Amino acid sequence: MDAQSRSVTLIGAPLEEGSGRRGAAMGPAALRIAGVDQTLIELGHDVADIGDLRIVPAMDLPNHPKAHNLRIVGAFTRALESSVHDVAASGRFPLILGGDHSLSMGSVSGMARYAASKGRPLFVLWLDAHADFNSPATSPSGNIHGMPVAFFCGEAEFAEILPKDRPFVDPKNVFQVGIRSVDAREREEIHEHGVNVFDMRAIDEQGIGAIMREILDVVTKANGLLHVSLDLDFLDPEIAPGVGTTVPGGATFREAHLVMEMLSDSGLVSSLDLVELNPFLDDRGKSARILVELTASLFGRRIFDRPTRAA
Ligand code: 4U7
Ligand code: MN
Ligand code: MN
Ligand code: MN
Repeated sequence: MDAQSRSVTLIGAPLEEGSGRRGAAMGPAALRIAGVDQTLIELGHDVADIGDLRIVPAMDLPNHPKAHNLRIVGAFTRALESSVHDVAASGRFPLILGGDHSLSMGSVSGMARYAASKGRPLFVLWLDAHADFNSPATSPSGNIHGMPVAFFCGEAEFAEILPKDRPFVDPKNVFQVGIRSVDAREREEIHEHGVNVFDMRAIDEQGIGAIMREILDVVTKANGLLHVSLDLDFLDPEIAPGVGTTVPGGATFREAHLVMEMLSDSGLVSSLDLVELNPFLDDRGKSARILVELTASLFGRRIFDRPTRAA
C-alpha cells in the first residue's frame, strides 16, 4: 500500500495450540493493548476490529500423532480461510493478530482463494527465523506452527482441513527472509520445491534493501498480490524477547523497519499476519510494541518522505 488511506479489518486469532507452549493466545489482546488500532487510525486509515475468532474443535479431523492439536488448528484454519477471504473480497485489508504461526495455514489459504478469483498470482513474504516447511512426516516436534508453508503450498496434506480443490501457493512465489534455523529434512524440501530463501547471511552480505528490491520487482512484474507473514522471531531476541522459539542473530530494529517502509512504498501488500508474540514471555510489553511500530511503518509512517522510486 502507499501513503493513501486504507480500510483495514483486524481479525484476532487467539491460537496457541500449534506451538509447543502456552501464551500466544494472549497475543491479540497484547497487540490491542499496545495500540494497533489507534496507531492505524492516527495514520489516517479506516479501522474495523471484528474481535477474536471463536472456534470449536473440528471433530471430523483425526487426532494426528504427529500434528499436535490438529482439531483446534484445523478449526482455526477453516475460520481464518473464510474470514480473510471475505474481508479481502469486500475490498478491505485483512490484518491478522496472532496467535501462533499455524494460523497462516488459514490466512494464506484465504488470500490464495481471493487472488485466484481475481486472476492474479499470490506471493508470500515470510519474515521468520524458521522456514516452517515441515510436515507431520518430517517435523522433529509435531508442532503445526512449523508446517504452515508446506501446508499452503500443498506439500503437507495431513487431513482434509480445507476443500480438495482449494488453490495452493506456488512455492516459487514464496520469499523467506531472515532464516537461520532449518531442520535437516526441511532443508531438502525447500530446495526441492524452489522456495526463495534469503538467510541471515544473505542479509549480512547483500543488505536488506537490495533483497527487498529484488523481491518487489518480481511481484510488480507479475502483477501479484503480496501477503506478508511476520513471525516475531524474525527479529533478534535482544529487541523482541516475547517469543517461544528464540534464535540469536536476527534482524535489527532498522533492518525490520526498512522492510516495512519499502513494502509500504511498493503499494503491493494485500494482507498481513502478526504472529508468535507470547506476552507471557515478554519484557514489559516491549515485543508487542515493536510489532505495532513495524505495522505503523508498513501503513505509511515515515521519518521523512522520500521521492518515489521509479518502477
Ligand atoms: B515458528 C521447528 F524443530 N522447526 O518444526 C519445528 F526447530 O512458527 C521449529 O517459525 C518451528 O516459530 C518454529 O518444530 C515455528 C523445530
Ligand atoms: Mn514461523
Ligand atoms: Mn519462527
Ligand atoms: Mn515434497
